[in-house]
Amino acid sequence: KHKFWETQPVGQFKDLGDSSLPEGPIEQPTPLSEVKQEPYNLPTPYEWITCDMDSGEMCNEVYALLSNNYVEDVDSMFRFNYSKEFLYWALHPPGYYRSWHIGVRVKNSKKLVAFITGVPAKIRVRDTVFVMAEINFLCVHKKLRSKRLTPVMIKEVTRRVQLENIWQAAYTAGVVRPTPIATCQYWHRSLNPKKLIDVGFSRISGRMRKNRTIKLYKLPDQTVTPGFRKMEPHDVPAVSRLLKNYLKKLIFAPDFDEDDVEHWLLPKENVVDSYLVESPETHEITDFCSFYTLPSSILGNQNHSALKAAYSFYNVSTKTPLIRLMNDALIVAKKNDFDVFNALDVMHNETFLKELKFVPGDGELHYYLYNYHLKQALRPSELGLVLL
Ligand code: YNC
Ligand code: MG
Repeated sequence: KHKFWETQPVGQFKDLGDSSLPEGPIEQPTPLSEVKQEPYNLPTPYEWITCDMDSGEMCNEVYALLSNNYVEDVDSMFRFNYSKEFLYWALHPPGYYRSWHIGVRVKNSKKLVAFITGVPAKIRVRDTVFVMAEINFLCVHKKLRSKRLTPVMIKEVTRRVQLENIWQAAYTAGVVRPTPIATCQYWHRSLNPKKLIDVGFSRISGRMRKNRTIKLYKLPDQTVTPGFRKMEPHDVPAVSRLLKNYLKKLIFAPDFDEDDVEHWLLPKENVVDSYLVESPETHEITDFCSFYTLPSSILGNQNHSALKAAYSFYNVSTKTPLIRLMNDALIVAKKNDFDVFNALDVMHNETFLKELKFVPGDGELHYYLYNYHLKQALRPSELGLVLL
């Protein structure tokens, strides 16, 4: 049934519930000289390229491929529209490898038709930290689907990861493949209910209900927590400590150092926003919340072409109740003109979703590990990793 995935070192469906399999890496590392030294063969019309995202032209081509061919909802009403600035950020964390930004071109026309990326990350599973690859932005042009290009792309990124002596990977997908380590759900909090109804994101209509809905989702103009402010460069050490302390309680989580926090969490306009609570008395940093900006194109609507969505990223509360902290996050997102605030049911998010009027979406997000076996699937609340 999964001709490709059956050949890969991932948990197999047939092994679900087999408690004799040990937890840990499925295959041991080999000497680097035994990793295939030349790229995998592509069908003859195509060639590999390594994408130099510092080139504005390359960045434009990648942006165009993804904005026209990347992930859509099941009804093809919306398609992710990652901005160029976002893609640049997502692909250049500390220690990134350019060789992991992989494109496929048509040899004749030079047109970019497929893409897959990895970035390195330190990820802890229970007590052990592994350097892993986070794989993302797998995309094949709509006209080249179902031709089995994907397995070649996955093997090629695997080869390039292994050449850096890295043997595990983490990735997420909306589809079920062998075999999820966890299955999460997206929840959505309307910030602009009128628009969400008009574009068919929220399925409610009728004048009465519309007006009532608008009232239901109304938010104050100003945040309520004293000392709530945007994160600044000098906050990196305090935020790093806060996050480290929080994430260590989860089973599967990134192991962020200060460089990672600076890259992933310092606010970047239209890419990532981070806020924190600085105690007005002690000036201690006690709480933190963040979200990234990922708009979707609205397909085939006369009045609207873009949905501005915020995605909950990392949140830590030690003094401010999480519900109040996240309500302030909603308030700043609304002020910054976001239409909707999305969050997965990971970490402690379950404790605020219902109360803050998030509603469950219809899509699931499955988490996967490459070359690592877990005895049991994890609960969403045991996950501390958010991929983009
Ligand atoms: C998927 N999303 O099962 P089998 S998520 C994993 N994740 O193989 P073809 C996928 N596998 O089942 P198409 C997958 N989608 O026969 C398909 N597959 O064993 C498997 N969509 O290949 C599939 N982006 O080329 C099957 O399929 C085989 O032409 C079929 O292309 C698929 O980024 C795709 O949703 C997704 O652009 C490229 O539909 C295309 O249909 C597309 O005939 C819209 O492929 C965009 C989209 C996916 C977003 C993402 C994470 C990807 C993770 C990949 C796995 C990484 C493994 C770790 C590598 C490093 C290891 C180390 C060390
Ligand atoms: Mg294909």
